[in-house]
Amino acid sequence: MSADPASAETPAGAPAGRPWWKDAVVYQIYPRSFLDTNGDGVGDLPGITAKLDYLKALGVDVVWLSPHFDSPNADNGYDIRDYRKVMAQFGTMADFDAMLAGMTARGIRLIIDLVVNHSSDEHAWFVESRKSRDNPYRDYYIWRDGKDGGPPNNYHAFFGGPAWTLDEGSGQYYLHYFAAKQPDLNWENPKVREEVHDLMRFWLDKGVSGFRMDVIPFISKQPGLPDLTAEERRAPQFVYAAGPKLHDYLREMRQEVLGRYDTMTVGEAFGLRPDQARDMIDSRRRELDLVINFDIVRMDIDGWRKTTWALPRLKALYTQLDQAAGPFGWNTAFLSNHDNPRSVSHFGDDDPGWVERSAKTVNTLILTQRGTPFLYQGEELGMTNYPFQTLDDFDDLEVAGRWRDVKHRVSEEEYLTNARAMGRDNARTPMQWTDGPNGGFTTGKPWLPVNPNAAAINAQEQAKRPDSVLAHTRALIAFRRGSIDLREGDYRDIDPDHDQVFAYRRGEGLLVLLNFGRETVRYALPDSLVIEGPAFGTAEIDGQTVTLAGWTSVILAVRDT
Ligand code: ISL
Ligand code: CA
Repeated sequence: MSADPASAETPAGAPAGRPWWKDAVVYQIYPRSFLDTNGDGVGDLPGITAKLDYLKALGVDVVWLSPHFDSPNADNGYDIRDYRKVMAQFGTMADFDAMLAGMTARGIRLIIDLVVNHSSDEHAWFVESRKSRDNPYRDYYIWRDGKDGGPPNNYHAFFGGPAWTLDEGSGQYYLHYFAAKQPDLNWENPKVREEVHDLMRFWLDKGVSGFRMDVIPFISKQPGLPDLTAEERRAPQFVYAAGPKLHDYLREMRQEVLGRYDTMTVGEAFGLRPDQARDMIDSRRRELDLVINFDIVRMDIDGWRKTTWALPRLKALYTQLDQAAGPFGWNTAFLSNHDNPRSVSHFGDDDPGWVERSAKTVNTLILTQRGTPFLYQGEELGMTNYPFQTLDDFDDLEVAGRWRDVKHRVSEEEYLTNARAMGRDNARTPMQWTDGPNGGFTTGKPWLPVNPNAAAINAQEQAKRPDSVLAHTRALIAFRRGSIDLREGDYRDIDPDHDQVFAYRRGEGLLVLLNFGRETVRYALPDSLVIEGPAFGTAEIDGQTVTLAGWTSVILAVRDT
């Protein structure tokens, strides 16, 4: 294996050689829904500290923590009011320090969520900025005069309505790609960039190992902010993510901050095409290390509508993303997070009779791809989507905002069907720890109801069972750690057109077989392949034919003749 090209550019603070984040398995925690220790129905940082042995036993190397900062929670923490303060509901800075110390003691690194495309409208910067047109903080945000009695352009917010809100006091509109309580920061202003660099140093100096960067492609705005065309309005993120100065800002961030520490940086590439994402993570460009891309998790979403997906298309996307990363990039492998439905419900089969096998197969896909795997809390258990009955069951401003946009032309039943399938709250219901009240998440009233299937799907029950999803995921993480083929080997799909079996080589010595359906498949391997036997999992092997029962997977040791 040639020396990793990235090592040639090892950042100042990092040890020479292969970056640690290439071999890591990441576990995302959405703190609000992880574990509540003070009975207020909201997860908190002591709850994470209480579960560090659970995470250590699972074998994860890095925790990505969704925002823990002071926030009015208009968007559950993605609207930050004070970047240097812990949200009161989550605890204190002492609780954060104790959590980080507990992770460090177990060899687990922490990356935190950098949300700097926008702040909360309650942030001191914005409170000042809106006071008057000549306030020193005015240019921390994006203010424009209205046009023809309305907003400055036709930008639409992702959480419904125009992306501009009129501030009566100063008579101008301010830009917000998301909620009106999330005003976009003006990255053209060098003071804003210095403030961000400063807050990054604050957390890096406390010992965090990097950042996941929220909608980072959006920080560079289109010059002149022209109207969107009708076509662009269907998916404005592709315009918002194509500003001219994104790479300048990222290189400056690396130059001023990141290059001085040993960090992992993951850009949420909402709105970037695979080739644009590649530029953001090409190690020679010294910008970011990894991207969270949307090509797969949103392959069957058209705006608010859920469409359909097919396995050959999914496989083509994996191959496209693997090739797009090229020799100087590195991918992430994930199938869910706090913004997307549960992976076993979205890509697997969450029928009670199949959910366990299906979740193991889906997790095997995530953990055997080329790139850094990201597991989302509960995925190690095969947690499923929630049975939402009405729109009132949702807590997500995105669901409410999109409904306001479409209610005049779409039936509530149709909208509810789509929200039930793809709504973000599916992944935000509380972690299912036990079969007790509220799944062991809280002794109080949970902020979002616990899935009624917690009695059947919970960590306590699975920790005792050797054939559970938890046991499978734990064993596979350990297997991956010991396999250079899985951690570094090339990726090659050997049967892109098969509509039920996903079969791919990893490196020289492994073949991964996944049955993405209920029917048993007798799968014939090419004669050129010598099967040495199962390396992980089991399967009936007769000559070149492998029998895969419904929703099962196996990793075979193979070699070419
Ligand atoms: O696709 C979306 C926009 O409609 C949302 O799922 C999501 O807003 C998008 O993927 C960007 O996500 C990030 O930024 C948002 C926040 O709500 C998400 O939780 C965060 O992951 C604004 O900060
Ligand atoms: Ca709590």
